[in-house]
Amino acid sequence: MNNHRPAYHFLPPSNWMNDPNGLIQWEGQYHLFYQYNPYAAVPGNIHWGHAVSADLVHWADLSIALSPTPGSVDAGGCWSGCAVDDGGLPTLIYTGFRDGVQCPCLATSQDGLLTWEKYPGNPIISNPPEGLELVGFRDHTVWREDGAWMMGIGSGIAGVGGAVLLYRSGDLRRWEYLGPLCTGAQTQDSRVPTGAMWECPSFFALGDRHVLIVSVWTEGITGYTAAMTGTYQDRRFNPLKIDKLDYGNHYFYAPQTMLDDRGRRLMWGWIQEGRPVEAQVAAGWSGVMSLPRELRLSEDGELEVSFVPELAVLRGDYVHIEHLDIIPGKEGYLSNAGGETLEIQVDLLRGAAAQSGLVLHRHPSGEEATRVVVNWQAERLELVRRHSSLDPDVDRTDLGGPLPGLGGGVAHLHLYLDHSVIEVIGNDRVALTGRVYPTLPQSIGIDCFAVGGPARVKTLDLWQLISI
Ligand code: DQQ
Repeated sequence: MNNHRPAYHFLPPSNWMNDPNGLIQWEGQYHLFYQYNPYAAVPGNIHWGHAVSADLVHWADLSIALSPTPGSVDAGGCWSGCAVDDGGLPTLIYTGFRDGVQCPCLATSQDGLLTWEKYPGNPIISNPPEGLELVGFRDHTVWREDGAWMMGIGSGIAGVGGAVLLYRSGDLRRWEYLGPLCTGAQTQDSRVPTGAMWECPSFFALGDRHVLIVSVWTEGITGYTAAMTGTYQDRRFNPLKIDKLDYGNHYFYAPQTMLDDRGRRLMWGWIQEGRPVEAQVAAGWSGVMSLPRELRLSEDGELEVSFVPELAVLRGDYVHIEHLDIIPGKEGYLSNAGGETLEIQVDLLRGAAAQSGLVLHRHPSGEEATRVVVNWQAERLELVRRHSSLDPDVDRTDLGGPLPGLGGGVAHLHLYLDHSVIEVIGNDRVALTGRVYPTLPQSIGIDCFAVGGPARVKTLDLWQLISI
């Protein structure tokens, strides 16, 4: 059986992990909390796990930060939330879950974020707003504005769609409802339906715009992450653009962002599994944290994304290739550079190809192979997984979405492969995350390919990456 466990992505030593929580930099250290079931590789008994890093790459596991308190409003789980610096007092705001009821709770730390005391007055908001038929009431994004605290809570309005409800407070403990920050009724882009409920909102300024990131949930299905850019005034967000933040749909879900001390807007997402629960339980682990990404706004108001440069410390053996012509049907271009823990940066020239790109996890016979495709004709970035595994029980659906910037016949791909995890960013604009579970130990080859006509690799840089 192949080893599908990532070697340089963050995940807890064992058991179940989902959303990133409480992202904050404190005295120079990056703190990553996460939804965690310490008892099994299945969702439930949700605690807050905790890890800390000085370099965004190497993480030290710390003790559990929040545990459900029997008999209290979070007895059923300490669900997702965020961290703020309340005048030097580290403060978490999270959703307490018990018997189907979700309500905002608060905790503070007196010892540098290691242990946490829950506010005796929890829940800090005892009921959702009156007069609305809501779908869900959970997950928190908190910021300072005009000398007060503002909080967006993930929700949905029956018959309208997802929503973020806006509150204001002077002390993080007493909150006043101000109305919806934004609702699905304001996003009329059929390409990106807004579902019934918006989980894990993250709201922040970026350049001269504001950005609202939400995870689109419908009837228990975690769909995909949507990012809206727009304007914010009079306590209302007006989305001007909405796009999927990652074409891997639920493979990049419930992301949270933070502003670091270098003014970067950093983001992590939960990379879900694409294999049966039985396989996850047998493996003893489920869920992987994405690599840290930075979000920026381009001059023309488009969201841009890139992997943080700190990841370069992982680089080991290096291969550089230039001006390689790729002929349809020919293979073996990268026969001496295979592996399962790779970083690849490649500039592809279209030539006469309809499609071209990279082959990963390729078996010498070709019976297992995963393709990262620049579909020049359809102007899309795609992850073709139909032959990624001989195991019929894993998810092998193809993933992809529009890839802007192909007009000049050049495409830049930045890709990380870590066993069963693939993260790729195309043209510094769009991200695509997926999981693959090859079954044959020799399925570690890589290659280039072209379809419909010759293509060219202008430059390709490939590094073997080391484990953390
Ligand atoms: N996961 C958490 C919820 C959140 C969901 C529970 C998103 O707070 O809405 O583990 O994946």
